[in-house]
Amino acid sequence: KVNSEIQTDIITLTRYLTETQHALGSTATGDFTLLCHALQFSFKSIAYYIRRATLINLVGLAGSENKTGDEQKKLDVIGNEIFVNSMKSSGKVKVLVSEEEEEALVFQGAGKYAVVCDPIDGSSNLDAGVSVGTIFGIFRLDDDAEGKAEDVLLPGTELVAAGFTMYGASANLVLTMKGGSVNGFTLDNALGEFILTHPNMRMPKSRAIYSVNEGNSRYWDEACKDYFNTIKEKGEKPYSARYIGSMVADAYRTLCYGGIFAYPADKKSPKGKLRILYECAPMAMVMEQGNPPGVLFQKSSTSLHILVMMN
Ligand code: P6P
Repeated sequence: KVNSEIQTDIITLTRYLTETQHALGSTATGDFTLLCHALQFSFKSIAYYIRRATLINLVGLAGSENKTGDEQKKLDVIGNEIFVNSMKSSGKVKVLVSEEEEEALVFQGAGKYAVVCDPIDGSSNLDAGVSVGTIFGIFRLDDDAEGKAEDVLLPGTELVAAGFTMYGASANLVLTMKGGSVNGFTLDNALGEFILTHPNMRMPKSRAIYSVNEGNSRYWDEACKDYFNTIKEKGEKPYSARYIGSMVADAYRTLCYGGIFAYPADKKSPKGKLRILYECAPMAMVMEQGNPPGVLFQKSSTSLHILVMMN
């Protein structure tokens, strides 16, 4: 009798995409699936270099800054180049916005999608071995789009897919498509495949964790101070504090354990620190589609806070 523990009906990301796209019926052209193949290749490559960074002297600074003023790590530059080349060679992307690129990249060819990304978010933590991640969002352009930066000046609600890959003990990809569920895939390094390990992820209500940089509390407005003081005093069991400072890691924990993640706008960052296009919007789509009823999203007038509150 074959050991029933051996999984012989494995759902890889490739199979998941094929089966999902079939569900779209004849409208599926396969372009989105091929774009996702290029995406997953970039995640596998970035995971490889992050895992080996210390061994091949890839940690440390590249000696440059990106457009938003962040000091670039060597891996920021390499991760970005891997991502750009993968998107460009897929032939399915028309416009690419990357945190590490000065301007939006417009590719020749018949691409119908725009991709926004932060190739290695949280890279300031890399030298300490803290989990970092790639955040991405995908917009479907109009067929007659000629391709220009303005094409991606869209609200997050227009995203057709979004997700992130966290490079931790294993590479964990979280992917959601418009109106669909949130699914988690774990990279099997031996097979070189992302395997569906967390189907239909939904935030549990059970854990009370709050995740915010309290070092900024002196800069918060009164409402923010009151809120976080309340949850620290609430009931017989106050919330536990967990803050990694790497959004993908904090978000993945929030998705798995529930709770609140926030980066409130404050006197230092009046419009919030997190970038709306390739950090907040994709993450908000994942959290919004992966939540049980009763989860509240708050957007302030000046910036998008991601307050994922569990009632
Ligand atoms: P702070 C990383 O630079 C990042 O963009 C997010 O990954 C993270 O959540 C945030 O900044 C951390 O910012 O000010 O708390 O160090």
